[in-house]
Amino acid sequence: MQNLPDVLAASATPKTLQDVLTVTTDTCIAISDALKQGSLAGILGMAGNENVQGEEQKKLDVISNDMLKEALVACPSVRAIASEEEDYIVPANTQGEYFIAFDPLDGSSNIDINAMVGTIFSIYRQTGDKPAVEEDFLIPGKEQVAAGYVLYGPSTMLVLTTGDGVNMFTYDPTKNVFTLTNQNVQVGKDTQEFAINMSNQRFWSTNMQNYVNDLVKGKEGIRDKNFNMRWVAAMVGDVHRILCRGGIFIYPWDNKDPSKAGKLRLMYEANPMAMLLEQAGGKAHTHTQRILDIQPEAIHQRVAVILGAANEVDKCLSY
Ligand code: AFP
Repeated sequence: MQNLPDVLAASATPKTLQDVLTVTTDTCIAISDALKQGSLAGILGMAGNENVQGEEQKKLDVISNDMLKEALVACPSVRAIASEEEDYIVPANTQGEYFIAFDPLDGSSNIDINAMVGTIFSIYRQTGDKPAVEEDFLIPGKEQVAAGYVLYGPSTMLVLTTGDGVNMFTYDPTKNVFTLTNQNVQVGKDTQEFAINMSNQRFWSTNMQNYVNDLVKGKEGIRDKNFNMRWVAAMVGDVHRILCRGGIFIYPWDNKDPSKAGKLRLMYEANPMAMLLEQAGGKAHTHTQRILDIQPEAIHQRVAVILGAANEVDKCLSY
């Protein structure tokens, strides 16, 4: 069985990028340990702060963010970080080569019910001779050199791409390593499973309502097949299910707040998941364009997300 360091060393991954990935995944192991302690460590519940999107932060959001920030800023290969939980980018080593954007604890409303959460990360290579500023970070997702997530579920899993397919690793607590358990993951082109928060249905565009209505009609409708529905309320869990057994995940634009292009964040959620999906043979779009082609305008920008089985994404976009 191959462990993460062996897999990285055997690949074309530069040593400096291996260092960033090692720091990131080691910190995720520490976050996983903190999550396992749950209420015993007194770290569940609200921290009483709001993040820059006006959402309440849980204690573990804050703790996970601080752990990743501290570890990555101390890594000589890191030039700067951006976090969903930080208002501004945090410059690190001016000589560092990598930018890393992360959502320290995706699906944080699941913490208090002991359900799935995860850490999502996205890495870009960008050098310069001055301390990094936010504009330096505004790079389209297609330039990512690595992306992945660590899922804190019944087992802790790392799902990673460095641009050469998608590998899944399972954390082995007896050896304190991530072990390769699923190589070159592929997502089937067709599916009969969808994930969307149906409670928002009345706020969607007419086209999105028509598409989902046709899924729900199943064999009695024009799709002529039955669909199943799942919703984890943590994108990391929904995307993991799609990488394991297929499906389509949609967080569409809605008119609850028409000024927002969507709920999910381009740099911390959409881009890394889009890279994983494309590397696994799937697709990832907004209502109008490929996610990885979007030129970011701000680090906390939001987008609509339609990702998963290639033919089903195309079908959705055809509405
Ligand atoms: P939090 O991390 O703030 O809990 O949000 C999680 C998330 O951004 C994404 O992971 C989920 O897919 C989505 O929100 C769930 O949203 P709903 O509240 O509509 O279920």
